[in-house]
Amino acid sequence: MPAHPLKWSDTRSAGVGLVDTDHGFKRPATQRAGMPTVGFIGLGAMGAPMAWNIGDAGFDLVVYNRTTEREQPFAEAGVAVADSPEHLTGRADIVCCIVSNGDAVADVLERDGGVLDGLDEDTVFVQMSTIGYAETMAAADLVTEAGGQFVDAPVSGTVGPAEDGTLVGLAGGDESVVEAVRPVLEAMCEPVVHCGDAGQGTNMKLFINLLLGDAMGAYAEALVFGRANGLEAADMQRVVENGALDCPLFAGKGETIAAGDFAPRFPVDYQFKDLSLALDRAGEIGVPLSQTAAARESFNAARGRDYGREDMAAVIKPLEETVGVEVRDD
Ligand code: NA7
Repeated sequence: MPAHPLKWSDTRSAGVGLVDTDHGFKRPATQRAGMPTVGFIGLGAMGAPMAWNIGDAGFDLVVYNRTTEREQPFAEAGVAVADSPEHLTGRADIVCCIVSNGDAVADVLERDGGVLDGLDEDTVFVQMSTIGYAETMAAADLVTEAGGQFVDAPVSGTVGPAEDGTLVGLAGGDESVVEAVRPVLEAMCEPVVHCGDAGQGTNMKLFINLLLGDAMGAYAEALVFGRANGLEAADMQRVVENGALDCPLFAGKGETIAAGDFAPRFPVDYQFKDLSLALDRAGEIGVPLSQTAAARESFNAARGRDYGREDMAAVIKPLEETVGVEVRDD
């Protein structure tokens, strides 16, 4: 019996060859010599495609997800599946974790059978969820006090870049540790930016998502203002795309709003969380963020009307409903 038993049979040691899946994942029959084993915790909308990309890059992969249905496609492709974060950590050199929020990260680390129970001094825990700065530093302390090494590496980008391996990796930690995990991060990200010591990856993530949320909230207001003045959605979009404000955010969200497509690429709930985390951090260091506070409440209004699981572009809906217009193509 292996020291850390697997939930499903370990097809890797049974010598299974290349496995084709719906995801296009091809697992080499023999992993490349000297490559670390990567554990991946959290197979959600972002985590699953990120884990597939690690497998595609040739790393020996073992995965864990709280809800087992999300593990099934990996098991069917011959990927090792651990039955707890502890067992996953015991088999891995590098453990990547991308779960909902700070409470989920603490749970994954500290529960009975959690990551801390499986750590040894060579294990690097790579925290990739978007969580608060204080939560990041608490996780770093837990990992290092348990004898492991810590990197925070949240990612900028939504599900499309996660699938394409073109997320922007925002890494914080000792240079030598960041460099040790860089090949794994580069399987998911392009580029990987080393932002400084542990915690600075998180601060960079809050910086970019603050800007994202503020810009999305402002664009929603401008579109409703324009529509209430009788302007056509397509004309407003054309004007934006032919001036200094042209950017992928306005182009992409303008298009999906006009099409009435609010399928979640990055949900309102998570954008609200991230603006709240940025405001918490700003409060700690004495930076007034009045626009961000206003934007956070726009997302809060969308959550209040039950649009929390819809794409962040649904921040426009409460305003449309208040005014009695819709910014849609005719
Ligand atoms: P999703 O698609 O909402 O997935 C969330 C994942 O987090 C999913 O795998 C959850 O497992 C997992 N989760 C949540 N709570 C726990 C606990 N307590 N223990 C273990 N696992 C947990 O999120 P995304 O992939 O879009 O985003 C993840 C992060 O990146 C988030 O911080 C975003 O802001 C950015 P489940 O399947 O529900 O059992």
